[in-house]
Amino acid sequence: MHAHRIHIASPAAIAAAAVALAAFGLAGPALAGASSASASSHTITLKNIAFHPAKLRVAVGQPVTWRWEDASLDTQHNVTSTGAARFKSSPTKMTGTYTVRFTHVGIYHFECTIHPQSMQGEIIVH
Ligand SMILES: [Cu+2]
Repeated sequence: MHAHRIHIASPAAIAAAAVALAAFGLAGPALAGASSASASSHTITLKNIAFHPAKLRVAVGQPVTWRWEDASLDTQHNVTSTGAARFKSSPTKMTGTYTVRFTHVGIYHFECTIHPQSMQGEIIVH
């Protein structure tokens, strides 16, 4: 009866909120439903020798796609798991994508083995 109603003015505001929530790791199940354009929100870009974002939350069963965008730097990268779960892209990609669907709740760490100092990341599956 006194339920709070939150009105979000624009898609831009929704996107900003999603980014803010993701940055602080607070994105909940409701957010996943709100972002029908989910493909972009579950993409990690490999650019300027870094993962963008380095930390991402997704719901169980949703795919995460890494996208290589450092061809202009003539630099190769890979996505290699560093925890118990095993996943690995081809080792020396410069373009294209790699997708993993996480089917279990957990925290999955990964790195680029070519640039482990600056390229480390984490997928939180909830
Ligand atoms: Cu790299």
